[in-house]
Amino acid sequence: MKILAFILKNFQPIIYALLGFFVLKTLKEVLSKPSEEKLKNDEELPVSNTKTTITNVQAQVIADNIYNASIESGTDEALLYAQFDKLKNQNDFNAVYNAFGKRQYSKFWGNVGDPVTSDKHDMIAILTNELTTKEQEYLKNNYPHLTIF
Ligand SMILES: [Ca+2]
Repeated sequence: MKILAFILKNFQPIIYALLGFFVLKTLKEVLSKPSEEKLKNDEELPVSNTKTTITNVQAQVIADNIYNASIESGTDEALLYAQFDKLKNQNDFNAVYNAFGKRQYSKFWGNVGDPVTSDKHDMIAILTNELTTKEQEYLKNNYPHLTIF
């Protein structure tokens, strides 16, 4: 009964300690979430490796550049459009989309946000959120060989 008496006597501090423990544990889990995840197989866009004009490494670099251009407050249009210049056909675009996967992004702030208030989005979702209707039209008109949106 000594333990029960101890618990009853220290009820409040014990509750606070437990709460603190779970808050810290949850916070640690949230903050240690990776900011990137791969697409599931059925989410990937089809790529014919014989038709791509870029390597997997180049696709990865282009995906990183598109992400970096987007997570600025505002958008680095010059950096963004320079990436589309490198995509010669739909297979190239699809390879970059697949390499992009899903990345941490706040649709509200238009930047990377934080792990609690932002979420992981694919490249098309992020581009759609970043670009105005006019900018989307610009991409469609200048890269008619690519279906982006
Ligand atoms: Ca942005």
